[in-house]
Amino acid sequence: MGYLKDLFKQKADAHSKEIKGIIEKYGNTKIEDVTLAQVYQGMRGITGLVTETSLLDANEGIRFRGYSIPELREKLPKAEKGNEPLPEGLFYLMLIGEVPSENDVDHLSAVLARRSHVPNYVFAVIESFPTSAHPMTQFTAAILALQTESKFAKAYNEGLSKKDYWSFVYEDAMTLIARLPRIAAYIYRRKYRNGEHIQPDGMLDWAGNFAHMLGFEDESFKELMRLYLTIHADHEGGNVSAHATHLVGSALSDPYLSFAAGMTGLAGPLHGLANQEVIRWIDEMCKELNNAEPSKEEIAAYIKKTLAEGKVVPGYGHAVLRKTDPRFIAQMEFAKRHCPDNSMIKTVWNIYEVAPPILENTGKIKNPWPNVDAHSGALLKHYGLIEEDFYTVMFGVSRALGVLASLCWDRALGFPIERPKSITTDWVKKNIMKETVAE
Ligand code: CMX
Repeated sequence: MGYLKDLFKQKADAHSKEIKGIIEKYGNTKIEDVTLAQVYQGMRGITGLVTETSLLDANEGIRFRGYSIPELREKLPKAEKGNEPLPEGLFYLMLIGEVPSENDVDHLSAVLARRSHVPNYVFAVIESFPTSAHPMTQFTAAILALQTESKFAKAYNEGLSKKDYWSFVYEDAMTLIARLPRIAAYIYRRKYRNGEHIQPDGMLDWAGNFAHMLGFEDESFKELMRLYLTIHADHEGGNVSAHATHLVGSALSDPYLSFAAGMTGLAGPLHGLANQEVIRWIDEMCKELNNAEPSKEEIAAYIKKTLAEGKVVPGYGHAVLRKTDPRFIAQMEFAKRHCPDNSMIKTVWNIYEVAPPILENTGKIKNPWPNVDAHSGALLKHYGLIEEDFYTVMFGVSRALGVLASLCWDRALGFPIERPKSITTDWVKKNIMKETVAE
C-alpha cells in the first residue's frame, strides 16, 4: 500500500473503534423529533446521515474537517507563486482529517497524474453523442463507461471480504478523481473547440492541468481553477449530489456507479445546474433591457418580473444556509483582486445588493442570500470560458473530491445499506388523524 492509503487505514481503524464505543454508550439517545411537515417537505432539517468530511452551519457556512474557507485559503499548500489552495490539499484533508504538508500534496498530485490515463473507449462513448448533447449528459455517460475499470466491482465478483471493501473503493476513488479532468476537458474541446484536444501535462497540479487541457494557460485562470475546485468540493452529506453518491454506494454499487448517480443529481437546475441558469438569467436580463450593465433599479424590476412569472431567481436561496454563502464571498474576493472592472461581475455584485430585500419581502423564501452559483459563471466568462452549459461539469469535477472521500469513509466504517422508512397519506390519515380509511 502507498503511504497515503496506509495512513487512511490507520485513521479509519481508530475512528471505527471510536464510533463503536459511541454507539454502545449513546446509541439510544434521541437527537430530535421529526414533524409530519418535514416528512412531506423534502426531509428538511432531519438529521439522518453521518458525513465526516464537512459540516454546514446555517449562518457560518461550510467547514471542511473544522476549517472554514478563509482558513483553508490560508492554510492549505499552494502552487509555486500562487495564492489559492490546491484542491488536492483539500482532498487530503477530507480523507485523512489533517492539513497536509507541501510534500503530502506533491505526492498526491503525482499519484493522480500517474493514474490519469483515460482509455480510448471512453472517448469513443463521448464521440457517439451528438455534439448538441448537454455536457452533463456526456460527462455522466463517460463516468459510466469508465465503470468497466472498477477494481471494486471486479473484486466483489470474485468474492470479497467485507473488511476489504474500503481498499478497492479507495483505489477506484483515486483513479476516478485522477481521470475526471481529462474527461471533462475532452467534452469541452469536442463541443466548443472543434475537437482540438490538448494532451495533459503531468508536471502540473490537478487543477492547473485541468485549466491547461481546457485550453486556458493564463496563470490567474489556473488560480481561479484551484479556488473553484476547492470551494465546490463538499457541502456536507444531505445535498443531492453527495446524498445520491452515498445512497447508491450503500448498495455496494461501485464508486463509478455511485458517482454517476451523484452527477445526474448535480445536473438538476435547483442544484448544480444553477450556475448555468444564473448566466442565462443575467444574459436574458441584459438582452431584454438592451444594457450590458443594467442599473440597480432595472435589476430590481427584472427580479420582480421573474418572481411574478413563477420562476426562481437562480443563485439565490438555500435549503440549509441562512446567510451569504462564504463560497460566494471567496469568489467575490478573487474577482475584486483579478477583474473588478468586468461588466458581468459588476452586475453580479449589483444583484447581490438588490435581490436579498426583494426575496425577503416575498415572506416565503427562507434564505434571500446568494449561494455559490450566483458568482461562479461570471468569473469563468471573464477568462473566456463563455459556454455556460459546461459550468456544471466543472462543479462535478470538484464535487468528486468530497463525495468520493466520503465514500472511502462509508466503506471503511462499514456503514450499512441506507433504507429510510416511507409512509403514505392513507397511513397519515389512519395513524395521525385517526380517520377510518377504506382498505
Ligand atoms: N427564487 C424564487 N423563489 C425561491 C427561491 C429563489 N431563489 N428560493 C426559494 N424560493 C421559493 C421556493 O421555490 C419555495 O416556493 P413554494 O413554497 O412556492 O414551493 C419557497 O421559496 C420556500 O423555499 P425555501 O424553503 O426557501 O427553499 P428550499 O429549501 O425549498 O429550496 C433552493 C432551496 C436552493 C432549491 C431554492 O432556494 C432555489 O430554488 N434557489 C434557486 C436555485 C439555486 O440557486 N440552486 C442552487 C443551490 C446551491 C446548489 O445546490 O448548488
